[in-house]
Amino acid sequence: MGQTNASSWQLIELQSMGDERGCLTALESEKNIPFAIQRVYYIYGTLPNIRRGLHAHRDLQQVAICVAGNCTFLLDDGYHRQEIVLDSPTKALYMNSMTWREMFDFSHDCVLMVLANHHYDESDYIRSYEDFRRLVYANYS
Ligand code: T46
Repeated sequence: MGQTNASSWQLIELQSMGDERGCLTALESEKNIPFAIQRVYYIYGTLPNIRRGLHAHRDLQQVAICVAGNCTFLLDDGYHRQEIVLDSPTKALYMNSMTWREMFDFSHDCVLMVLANHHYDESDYIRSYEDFRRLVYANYS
């Protein structure tokens, strides 16, 4: 895996508190999760060869954790692309706003949990890659 693009996405290593009974990992707003959590959802039962995501968010920040199984994220800030495999419940992927994401290679047992800093809002989605690139270049050129 290459370097993460710190302003657009970042891997956060979560602490696993284990003992003879098993493991426990805690998520806390503005502590190991870098925002106040407003929403939690999880994706499971994803069929083989399915690609999800294929959008960016104008404003939303999220953290994704594979609490079971594994899947791969493709991340793109309009300039750089990186693939990141989430394969551990202690690996959290922070995604800032204006990050294009695609998820694929879901294992049959994958449960992908996502924490978000806002409630669901369809108008926050950018579903065209061309529109996403246009907005990135308009803001930063
Ligand atoms: C993201 C990636 C990682 C809701 O009603 N409420 C919700 O909170 C969400 C997230 C979705 N939905 C509805 C909207 C669709 O009818 O659930 C359906 C599936 O959502 P979508 O096609 O957007 O799922 P993905 O896997 O393509 O994307 C999701 C998130 O939507 C998105 O924010 O970053 O996971």
